Amino acid sequence: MMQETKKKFYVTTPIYYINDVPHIGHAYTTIGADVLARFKRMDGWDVFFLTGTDEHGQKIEKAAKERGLTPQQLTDQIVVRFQEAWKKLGITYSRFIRTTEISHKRAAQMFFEKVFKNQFIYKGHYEGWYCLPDEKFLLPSEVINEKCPDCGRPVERLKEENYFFSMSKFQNALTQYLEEHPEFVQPLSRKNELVNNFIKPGLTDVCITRSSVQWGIAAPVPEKSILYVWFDALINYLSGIGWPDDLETFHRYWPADVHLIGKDILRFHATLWPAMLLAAEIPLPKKVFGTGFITMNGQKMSKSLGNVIDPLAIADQYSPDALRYFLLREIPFGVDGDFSMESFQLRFNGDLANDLGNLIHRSLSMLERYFDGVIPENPNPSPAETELKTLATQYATQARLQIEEMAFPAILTLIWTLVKRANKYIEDSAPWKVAADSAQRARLQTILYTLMEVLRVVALALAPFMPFTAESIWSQLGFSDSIFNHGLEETEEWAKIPSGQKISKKNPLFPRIDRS
Ligand code: ME8
Repeated sequence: MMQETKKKFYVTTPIYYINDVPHIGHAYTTIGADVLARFKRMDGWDVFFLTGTDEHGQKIEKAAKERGLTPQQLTDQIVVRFQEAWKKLGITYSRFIRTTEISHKRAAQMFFEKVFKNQFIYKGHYEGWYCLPDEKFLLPSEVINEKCPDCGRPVERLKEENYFFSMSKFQNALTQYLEEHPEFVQPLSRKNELVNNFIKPGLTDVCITRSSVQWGIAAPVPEKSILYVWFDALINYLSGIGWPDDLETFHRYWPADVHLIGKDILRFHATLWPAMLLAAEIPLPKKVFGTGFITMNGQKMSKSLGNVIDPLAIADQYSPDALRYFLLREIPFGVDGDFSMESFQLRFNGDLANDLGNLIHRSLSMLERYFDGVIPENPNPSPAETELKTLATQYATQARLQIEEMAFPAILTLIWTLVKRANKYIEDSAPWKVAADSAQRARLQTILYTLMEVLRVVALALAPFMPFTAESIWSQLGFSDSIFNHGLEETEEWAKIPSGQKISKKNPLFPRIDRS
């Protein structure tokens, strides 16, 4: 593939607050973005995948104080936990941005100056409510009993001299943009809610500096104040790809193809962010996709309830791929979903141990037993093999369509259709019986060759979702290079695995969990 002809794909996750260590919600969005990035990369696209940490603001300032640290010390400690978590979960980001980096700080200040020059920033007086956990200013009409309407926690009263961004001036432009680009905010149900609840009633101007907080990027104004953390944070999507210094990289990837975020911050991404970009005369991202929220045994996760799931503990106990698989298979992207150990173990034992693990282990064991681990020729395929071939080689066409809709469960279901069909093929063709009859040696060759081909395609198809498993299947099949040197288009061809290649079987990948 020639570099120039490659289509580009720029995907981002939220940058997470690092007042605390990563939890399963952070892992969920990041894994989703990783799957998109890996899928597109394997399909020949020029991919940029940005993630990172949101390190400024009152919340971090407070968390540091509580621990007797400076904010910089706290962020330096916790950022490592995020980076280690992403490494363990197989996250292949192109860049990890920290908003405390000098290049980002400069970018945020320059962005402010540009919007100021364009006359969309004015000085004013803020008196009203602020939700500290959400780092959000709230209108009087939104606050009920001094509680935040979104997270339910107590709000605080602020009185500050601040600078304001004239978001209200973008009411018409944004409404028009949303009409002309129906795909901009997804899923559709969330878009409708956003338009009816926040855009139609009228956009209000937003405070974009804070004078009573110290920890942040100095606002380029005469008074001593810092940039409001959301104004600073959103700009990471530009500074992360080089704006304003490396415009070549910036223009190669901007506009973002998708900002993947949780539903909690859709409003910031679908109102403030596009308005800021319009004010700075920068094109808008193509899509903002709000995922649902994960609950634990039907309950909201919270520190006080002590039910926050640690993704790393699950990855350590069961494997990172089992967690990746569960999250993407169980919860349709875009709607809320639940995590429980029971449903996790059911999926593990059913889909991973029984279906996938057995297919791999049985097929490779038979190849060892009947052919000394050497992949045979493929003499006489019959209709049963043709059916498997069709299922396998049609996968990519369907998966490419589904990935545009973030339909991860649907793609995994496609892969499992092939896995289950192959398991049935083993039962139907009964290689152990065929092996007992020396006159049927050619038939046995075809059956085992077909199973190796299915495993080759399954490994390639699984690679974006379960990268460690895919790499293991690949090496067990006897390939000496990495599966990630290979592309999705290789699933569209059949009979590609070389006869004569020696496999190298390992222990079963997903030993059943004893649930007694
Ligand atoms: O909001 N289920 O950071 P944050 C699913 N710094 N996803 C969840 C989740 C749950 N229970 N809990 C959190 C911020 N998430 C800002 C973002 S972006 C310019 C600035 C995920 O640490 C989900 O993606 O609070 C959500 O949007 C994000 O974590 C919020 O992370």
